[in-house]
Amino acid sequence: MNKSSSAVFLLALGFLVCEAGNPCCSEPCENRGVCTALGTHNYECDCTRTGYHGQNCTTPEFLTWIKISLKPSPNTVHYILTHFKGFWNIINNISFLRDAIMRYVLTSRSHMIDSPPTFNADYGYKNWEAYSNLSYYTRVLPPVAEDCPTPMGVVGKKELPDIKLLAEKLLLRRQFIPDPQGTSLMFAFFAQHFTHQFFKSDMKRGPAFTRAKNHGVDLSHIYGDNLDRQHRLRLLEDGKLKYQIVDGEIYPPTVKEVGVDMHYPPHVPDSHRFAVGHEAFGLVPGLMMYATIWLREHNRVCDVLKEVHPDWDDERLFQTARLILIGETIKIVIEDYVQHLSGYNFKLKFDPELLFNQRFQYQNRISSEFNTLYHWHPLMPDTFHIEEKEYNYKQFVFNTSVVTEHGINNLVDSFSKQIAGRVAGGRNVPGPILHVAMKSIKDSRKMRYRSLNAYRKRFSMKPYTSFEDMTGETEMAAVLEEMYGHVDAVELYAGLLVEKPRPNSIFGETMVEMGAPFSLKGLMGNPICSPEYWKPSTFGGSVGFDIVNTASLQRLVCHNVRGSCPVASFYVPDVKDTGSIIINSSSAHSQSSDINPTVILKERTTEL
Ligand code: ACD
Repeated sequence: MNKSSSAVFLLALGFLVCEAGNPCCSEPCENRGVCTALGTHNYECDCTRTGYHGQNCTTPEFLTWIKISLKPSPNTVHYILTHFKGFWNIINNISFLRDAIMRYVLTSRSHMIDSPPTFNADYGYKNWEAYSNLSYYTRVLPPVAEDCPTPMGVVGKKELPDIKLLAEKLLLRRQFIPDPQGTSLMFAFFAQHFTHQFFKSDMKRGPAFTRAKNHGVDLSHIYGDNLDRQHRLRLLEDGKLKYQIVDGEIYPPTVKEVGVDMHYPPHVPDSHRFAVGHEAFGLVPGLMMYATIWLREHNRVCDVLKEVHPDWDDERLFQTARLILIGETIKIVIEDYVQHLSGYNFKLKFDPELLFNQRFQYQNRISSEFNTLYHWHPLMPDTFHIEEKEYNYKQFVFNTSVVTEHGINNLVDSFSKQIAGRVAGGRNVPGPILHVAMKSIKDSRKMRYRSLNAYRKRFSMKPYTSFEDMTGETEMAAVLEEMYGHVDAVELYAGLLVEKPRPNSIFGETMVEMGAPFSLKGLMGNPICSPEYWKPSTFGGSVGFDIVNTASLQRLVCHNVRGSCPVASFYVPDVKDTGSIIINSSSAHSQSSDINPTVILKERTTEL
């Protein structure tokens, strides 16, 4: 910025400051500089270690200037990673290059997250209470101060748009928009199942609070989030979880048998009230399907461990199996789940050793913004197809009998074949769950989130300059303009859902550039990824370590269904790829980790 334009800027700022009362309302500090108000007419920007200096942290230091001049935009990087398949096939096979790129992905993403965490919904400045009170979600950006002239600081209208109107005009699905990346319902239910271990808002205290204790991948959705629940769910024999047999297959036990709290409406009979780690997983059969698969996997891993360690007691078998399942989960999430979402031709790798010589902290705190952005309700279809049947929402919700009637095998098969909806691009939230999207907006307002553009800047993106720039079209842009008045006032969640998707993609730029740092920091910040934990002995020796290092969605399913194993996929495979996968006879609920080579072959052809 030259001298005269910065003078004009400061003059304008002065005007806003006078009007606002709180000079930080106009977010004057750029590039992650910290604003502190000095009375009502002045402020100070702390630019320490931002790489910038000057009154508003806008002047780059020499090294920063070189970096920003050379750095390609996120969209360019994304384009390169999602094209040039031949080039990436070569890189993927040269291990030191693949490792170097993966290391860069992990470090560059996780350095976007403050660690240790800083703010929460009640504290916009650093303090011990905000750091140490784990019942809050943390916050990446501090809340908009209460004394600001508008809900977004100084820009936009004094009142935010009516939530119902906003949802109906911009979020509600007219006609199902399939995801161009081919995401399957198998993915959608995995997302819902997996994320509920760390997104557990405490609605009694409010949306800023969480009931999850560990802020990460602890598998509390499988084992319960407290010791009493865990013990009730455990068989207390050979490390295993309690189960029941229905039609010769393993399913979760009933609430009556184990006596843990589960949320079921009165019409659900006792025999269909399954009891699992998370009290809300009776909600949809997709959740109970995953709960069943992981329960079977836990007990299978206990059998494997017991064979190697016949002298181990129940406790040690249980605890070690839990660590193995945490490892399997992280492996599947990085190499199957994030891989699919990314659309990259570069092959992501779960290898904690990549970070051992880097600056990286093994800790994580879940933030409210991550919770909000993860409300991917557009994934949900209009109806659910299982085998020859079609279920509407009313027939699907709280219908756990679907799980035992169809069996895990058929559910995996059907969910892997049904396409999910596109998340970005607007107007794709199904009517029956529109109220959930509305609640996200209501909660975001309660927590006084900053605007989409403020978050874009925080995550090193350029702010959108117009409504058309944001949506990539004119019609929804006009509605947004009428509702918000200024592009800098568009709210985070509404913005994420109406944002123009990247070409042929499920998400827009902001979802990925914000979501990836939270995800990779959360996954790799897990204690099992630290140098002291990441070794075979932690997982009961090489057998357990191998289970972690070879985990995939397909293997997880093949090890835990009876008979021939269906294709299990986070995207709807091409018709030519569908079909059954044969596993050797011993492997349904088997103790063997062997999978027939034909499986591996098919697995690779369907997954890559
Ligand atoms: C990269 C990898 C590609 C990132 C692509 C999409 C990311 C978008 C949203 C988040 C996706 C997944 C979340 C997965 C796991 C959450 C784990 C949280 C653990 C506490 O370019 O970086």
